Amino acid sequence: MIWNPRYECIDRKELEEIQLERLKHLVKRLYERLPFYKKKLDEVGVKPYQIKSLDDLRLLPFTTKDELRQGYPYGLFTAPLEDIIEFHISSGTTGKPVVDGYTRKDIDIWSEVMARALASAGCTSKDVVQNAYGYGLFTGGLGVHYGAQRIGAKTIPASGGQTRRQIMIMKDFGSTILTCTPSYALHIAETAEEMGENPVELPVKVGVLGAECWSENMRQEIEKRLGIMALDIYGLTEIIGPGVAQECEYKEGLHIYEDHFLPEIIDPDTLEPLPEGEEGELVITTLTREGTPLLRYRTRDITSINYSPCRYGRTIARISKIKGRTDDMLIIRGVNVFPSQIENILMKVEETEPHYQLVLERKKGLDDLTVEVETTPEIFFDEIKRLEEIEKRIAKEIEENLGLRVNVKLVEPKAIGRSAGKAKRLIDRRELK
Ligand code: DLL
Repeated sequence: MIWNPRYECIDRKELEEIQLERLKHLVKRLYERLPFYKKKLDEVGVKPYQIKSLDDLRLLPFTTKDELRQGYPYGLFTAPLEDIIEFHISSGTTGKPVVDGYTRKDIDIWSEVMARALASAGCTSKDVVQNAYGYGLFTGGLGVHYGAQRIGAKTIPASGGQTRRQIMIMKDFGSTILTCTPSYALHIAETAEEMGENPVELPVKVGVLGAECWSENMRQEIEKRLGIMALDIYGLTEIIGPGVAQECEYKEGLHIYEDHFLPEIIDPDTLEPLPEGEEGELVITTLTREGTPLLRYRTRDITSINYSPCRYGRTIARISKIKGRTDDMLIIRGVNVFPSQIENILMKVEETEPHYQLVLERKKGLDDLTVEVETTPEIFFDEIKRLEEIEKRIAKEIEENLGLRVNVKLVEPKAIGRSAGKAKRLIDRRELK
């Protein structure tokens, strides 16, 4: 279902006119109100009146996560504090966190884009949305909540965790849509099995899954295990939260809500814009945000963009499934690899379970990667020879596909920690001295 055909199926020329008007307004507002941006624009010698076409976007400076951190807590607020009605704060692993401040209009925009996202997954007012994204400072819980409420769906604010109770609620309330991270969806399936339930028979039909990287083969695994259609949702705290982009049932890319979020793909090294179809870093300018709008924000997420209309009739651009983050890319003995590429290979191995982690160590001055992946009890307690044979086969598969030599270690069921939110895939044990 298309929630807002006016904007999701808009003529591109009209969309570009709207985008340009919004961009001009944004640059003027930032220049006049925010010393941070005035300084940055002065540094590159651009005055707001010089923005005359969408191509002039290239004249504008980028914004980075470090700059947002330096501005903590209020340095990048453009609206007066008295107009702010909600904060979200990302849990950065290092340094100061990143804050997003929302005005009432920002919450309205968030509800709108999230309604579009959920409707793309087929959500109507008849649906029961079990929202197992964490409620709190993380944007997943409330973002999905606002969208489901806008549609008028029955929202269950389950939040993450208490997995057995999630399954009970799912059955008792007939939840038709599950929203959570892909790794948590798998954990729900596994817990249902432990409870003697057949996960495929649970009432959920669609999963709106995101907040972490997941490969195409992981999708197939989730769809098979839970008997659902698993769709990808993308977003980030800095921009608004979930609802920046969402797949429709054709699964041919995530529709990005371009009337609010102006996308570009750049080469992360040269910072030059890349043509349609080429893979690079996603950069987003928020066209309508009031609280904490951003110019050319470098997301660090790697994807490509496609401007052709989708089969369903949406004309807005689509980004491809996120391949990884520039800062998660591993460079091992000269080979660049994203964890999602390893995941894609692991998911095809019959003898393993979809739970893995990558352990990075430094041996004799060289980075050394061990892929730990769970196997079934039957295999784990089988002959060592069989385990070794499977480990060798997986390592060979990874080397043939990615040109990367890794150690593979099969571990027993449940050896790898489960998370109700984002899974921790990479354990970095290198001592950088
Ligand atoms: O993860 C917002 C969100 C909540 C998105 C619920 C989808 C569903 P942050 O915690 O700020 O916000 O993390 C943002 O997570 O830059 C990506 O690296 C990653 N990410 C988010 N969605 C996807 C996805 C939320 N669908 C960061 N695929 C982003 C891959 C994703 N990575």
